[in-house]
Amino acid sequence: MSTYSDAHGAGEHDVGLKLFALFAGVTIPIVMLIGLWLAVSAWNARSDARSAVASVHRLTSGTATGAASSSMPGMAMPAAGASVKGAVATPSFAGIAPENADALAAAHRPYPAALPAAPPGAIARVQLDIGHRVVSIAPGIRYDAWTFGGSVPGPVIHVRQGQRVEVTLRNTSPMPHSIDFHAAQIAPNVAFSDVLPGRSKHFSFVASVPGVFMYHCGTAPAFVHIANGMAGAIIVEPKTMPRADREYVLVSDEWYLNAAGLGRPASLDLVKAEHMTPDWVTWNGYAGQYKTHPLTAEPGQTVRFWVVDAGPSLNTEFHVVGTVLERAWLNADLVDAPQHDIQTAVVAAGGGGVFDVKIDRPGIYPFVSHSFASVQLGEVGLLNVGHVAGTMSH
Ligand SMILES: [Cu+2]
Repeated sequence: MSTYSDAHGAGEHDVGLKLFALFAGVTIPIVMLIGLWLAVSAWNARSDARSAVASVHRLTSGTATGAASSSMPGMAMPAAGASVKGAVATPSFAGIAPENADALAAAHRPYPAALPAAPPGAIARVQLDIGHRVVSIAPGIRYDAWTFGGSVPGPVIHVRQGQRVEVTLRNTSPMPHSIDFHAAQIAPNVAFSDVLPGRSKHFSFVASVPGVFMYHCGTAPAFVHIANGMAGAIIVEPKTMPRADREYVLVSDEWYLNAAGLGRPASLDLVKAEHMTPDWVTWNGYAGQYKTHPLTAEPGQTVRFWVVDAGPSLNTEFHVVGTVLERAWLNADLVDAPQHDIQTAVVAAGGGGVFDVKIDRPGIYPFVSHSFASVQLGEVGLLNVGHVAGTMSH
């Protein structure tokens, strides 16, 4: 019984081996073919993604290329700065710094945060030149920006309520741009219309509503023009307001980079901008500049912050570490009374706020967006009260 069983078992074993060989002979090539197909598909997907990114970068790196491509017969290219379906973002370049970052930060000339004087008289003349230029947005990080007055943010404009603001705009860049003043009540299709390369335009408005307002380029897509740096703050000082000893202007900007910006300047990564995943967030256009070069006050002084969030998309949650906002004119509403003793105040993207602090104790007081990802990405500065030594990080 056992022999038969063995013999029977050996016979079964031979048949099993033959069946297995047949099965393997058929399936192994199939499996290999499937594997090959998967590898080719993955490679194609990566190539598609890379070419999609490349086309986004071409589209956003200036209209010259975009306009030429879209005007070619038979080519259905999206307009410059338009979204491209399926495009993927570049990896994050957050926090990248060269070895000499500390020395570069120390040598950086900070954007002047002190509120400039408003002109006297009935008319405030504002001349703004538009130009494309490379700016530094963090130590060693360069960005190919579109600017008002050569800087990001554009120059701070300070006028008094009731003044007529006479604006002259000169476009020295190779593409159309414009300006949109949130402080103006004016037909935008006329005043905010495009200025062609090499041309100027002139218009005026009466600054009848007090506050701190954003101004920005409104040329389509405004999203791209703002993200490339074309924004700033205009302060319309009310006829009466509690006195402040120091006044500082802060503009929040997000930056979306298609490259690290070390050496060769970065430009806009439209996909990152649409996803609202910035590489850097800055006060007045340069990460951490008021950490290395703090704003100052004496103990007991009232310090006023005029804050604009230029976005293009994220809010700022304004907060001063170590104190409370004694007065907070939320939404920059300077017609109604301020709120008092606020810990954190929202400044909407495209909006403003005015905040007073009065700090009696000498020390180093960081001012941040308490949406803390923004701190991580560079939006932190220091108010040094009483010229004390040291620094403070968050
Ligand atoms: Cu523009």
